[in-house]
Amino acid sequence: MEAIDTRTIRMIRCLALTGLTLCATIVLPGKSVDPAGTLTRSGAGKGADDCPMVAIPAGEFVLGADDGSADQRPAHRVRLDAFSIDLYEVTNLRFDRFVKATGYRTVAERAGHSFAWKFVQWSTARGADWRHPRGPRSSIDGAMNHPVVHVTWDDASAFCRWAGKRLPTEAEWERAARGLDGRRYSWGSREAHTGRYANFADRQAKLAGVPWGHEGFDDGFAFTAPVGTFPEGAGPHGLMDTTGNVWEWCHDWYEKTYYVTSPVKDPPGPASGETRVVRGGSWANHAAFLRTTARDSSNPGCASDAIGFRCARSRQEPGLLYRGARAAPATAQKIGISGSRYRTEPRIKTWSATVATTGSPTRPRAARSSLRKPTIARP
Ligand SMILES: [Ca+2]
Repeated sequence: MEAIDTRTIRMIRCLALTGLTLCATIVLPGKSVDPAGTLTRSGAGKGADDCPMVAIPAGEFVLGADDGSADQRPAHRVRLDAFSIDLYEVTNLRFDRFVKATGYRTVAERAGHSFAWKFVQWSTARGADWRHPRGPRSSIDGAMNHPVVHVTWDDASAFCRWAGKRLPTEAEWERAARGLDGRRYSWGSREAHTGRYANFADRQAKLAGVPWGHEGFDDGFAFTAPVGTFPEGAGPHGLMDTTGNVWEWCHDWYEKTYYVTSPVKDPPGPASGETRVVRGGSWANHAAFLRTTARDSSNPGCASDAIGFRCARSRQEPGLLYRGARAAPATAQKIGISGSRYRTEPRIKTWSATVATTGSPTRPRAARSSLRKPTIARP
């Protein structure tokens, strides 16, 4: 790990369990850890970020997998209260609204650096932040519908508070991504390495310097992809990009053996810890980390180009969509569903305009072809 400025920044090396998310905490002098993250069991009305949310009914599901890594075992039944969760990962567009409304500056912006993939590993990237994902000479122009990155757990929590929401617990995240049928991936149990279902470490990633990128498949993106690009990979409740694209911060502290003793009703995660849970895998991961049950963690002070988030809230709100046979046609039309599939999010105008030119009600192949090169300029 490279120490870059001992006067203002103390960097603490952390190695997540996968060995893939090597990163460091960004610590600002005089700043204490934001205590945000206490679960808020209240909240009503529409979130300030205006993101469509999916209502998940109360009930039981199977959390974990006996054929997964040690921290996913044992598989066990868990009961959750009803909650709602964002349909999409938080985008640059929504984060920009938050920043304009509050004047918020992320930890990476204040520190002057973050961590970005470069030459087969994550490295300190001076000038990298959510506006400059690959360094000071990059920008998010043309990528407002990509998931926001370079946000720490505290940054994500601040956004959630502004939106009247919170981060999901990892049990909620898995329930929303996996549904009730114990599926291996968000779309089912079909092979992950196809390039059709998710943005993962494919040939494009390999060309960008990810050594384990799968040369046999091409999902069209080396780094992040616009949210909602892979409707065939949507989960049982229609959530987009719970597999791949970016890791998503969850509320919980991480503990490898937590499932052995965790409560069966609304598990909140350990009371304390050193790292926070991230879920779903990213553009830099292969199939093992794309499972709905795969757990990983990162230091809450870490910001990188592979971690983003989505928000949740604790109760169902009127008018929210529960994808499936019970979804009212009027509601489906309102948020842009055609038949049984989501097209894209109509509120994100740049991406909607692109999809509209393809005439495709499902996967915008022509649009994807035009986006094969990363829209984020390399430093
Ligand atoms: Ca990819």
